[in-house]
Amino acid sequence: RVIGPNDRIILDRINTETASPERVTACLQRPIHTSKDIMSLVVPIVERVKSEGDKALLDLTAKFDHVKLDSPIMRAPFPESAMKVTEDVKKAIDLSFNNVRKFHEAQMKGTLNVETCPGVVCSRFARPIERVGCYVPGGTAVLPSTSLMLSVPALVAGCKDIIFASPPGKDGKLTPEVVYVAHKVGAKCIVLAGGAQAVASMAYGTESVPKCDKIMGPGNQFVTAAKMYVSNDSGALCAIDMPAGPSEVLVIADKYADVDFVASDLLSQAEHGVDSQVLCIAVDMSKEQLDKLDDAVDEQAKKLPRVEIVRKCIAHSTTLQVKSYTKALDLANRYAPEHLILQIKDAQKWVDKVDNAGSVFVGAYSPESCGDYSSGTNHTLPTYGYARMYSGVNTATFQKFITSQTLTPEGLKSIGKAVMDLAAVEGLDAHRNAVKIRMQKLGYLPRHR
Ligand code: HSO
Ligand code: ZN
Repeated sequence: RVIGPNDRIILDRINTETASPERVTACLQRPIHTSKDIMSLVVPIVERVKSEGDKALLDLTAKFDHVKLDSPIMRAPFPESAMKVTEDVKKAIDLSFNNVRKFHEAQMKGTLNVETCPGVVCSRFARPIERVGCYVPGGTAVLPSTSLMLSVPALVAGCKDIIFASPPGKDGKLTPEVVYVAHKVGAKCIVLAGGAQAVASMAYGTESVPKCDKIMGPGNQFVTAAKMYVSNDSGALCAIDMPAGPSEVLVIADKYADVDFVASDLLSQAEHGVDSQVLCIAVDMSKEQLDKLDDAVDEQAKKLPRVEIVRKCIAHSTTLQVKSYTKALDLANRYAPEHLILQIKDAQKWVDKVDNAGSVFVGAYSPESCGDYSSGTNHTLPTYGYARMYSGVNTATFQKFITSQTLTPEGLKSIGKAVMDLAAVEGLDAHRNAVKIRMQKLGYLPRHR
């Protein structure tokens, strides 16, 4: 579908009661990304940065970002002149920073101690990942909020070195808000690069970029492909947060919903990019109400500065009419959206029925925008249906969990025979012996056996 400049900007509408199951399934399908061609472009870039370091990074930034830099990084302490932000923006960042910190601090897990058998104590404790890379995309919109969502949990987790990477503008400068956030979290340096080259520099390290243990953050297809590639290269020894795709929202609305609110939420997702995924599920709404929703979308969309992007996105967006709340939740769980917005009566009651979603926005006064910036939840969330098995970025993303065990002689006695018997089944006699030798010295087993 193409929405022309003189057409109404409205979602396609299908009634799931009368449409074929295939048609409904097609609406819930994401477009297939052929990552093979992307990989063939990305791999040479990554390999070049891996072997040539800073020189490659500077060349690639000149090529893709059209700016010749003297150094690919800016080290802390960052100059005041690079983080000049208005008083209002500073206050906004500070408020968001505090809420994100509060919510992520509450996610810190204490040490776990469990006595599984008498004298056998198993423990689990968290340790921060030492050096983390936070990728802050450039692209059609600069996203300082993403720098908050990645670096504040890193700070909370206690990561020793926080490294930022973000593409510079044509003037060679970084977005001042991003530098201000880097300063607030105590980042060590900012890599002035974007795309696959930025990912490669943090994965392998260069003369000036410190090698990172894990790279987080969203990005375009090139960034995602580079993250996948380096995380598969055992030579890099570098983890990533999750595969990322275009941003998504699914709004469930009913006849009690304010159509202006619903329209505003659909559009705030649509303005992210032409490939954004926007779905609306309308529960038992009349034709008049649905027409009003269309009017609201059209009217609000036409006033947006990013209307061109919105028009292209809405051209592949759909409203699915359903009869019941249960059906709506079923479809939402099948789709597993990055963001799920519930603008329905007793919205909180339905949260129990949500099985697959990145983050849920409950009720009329909880727009996605609040989670995108300031409420405290993280906005780096699984897309493309990965919400079925991945969580969004959270404090644990920046930690690993170490287990330990302590056995007393009594503990060894309580599980020793089981260990020896299982070792025998596996034919691993040295394993069996490590227990036997102790049991014998303790007098739990005769010495000659
Ligand atoms: N909705 C985006 C995050 C974002 N929105 C950043 C505005 N700025 C993905 O969750
Ligand atoms: Zn957003």
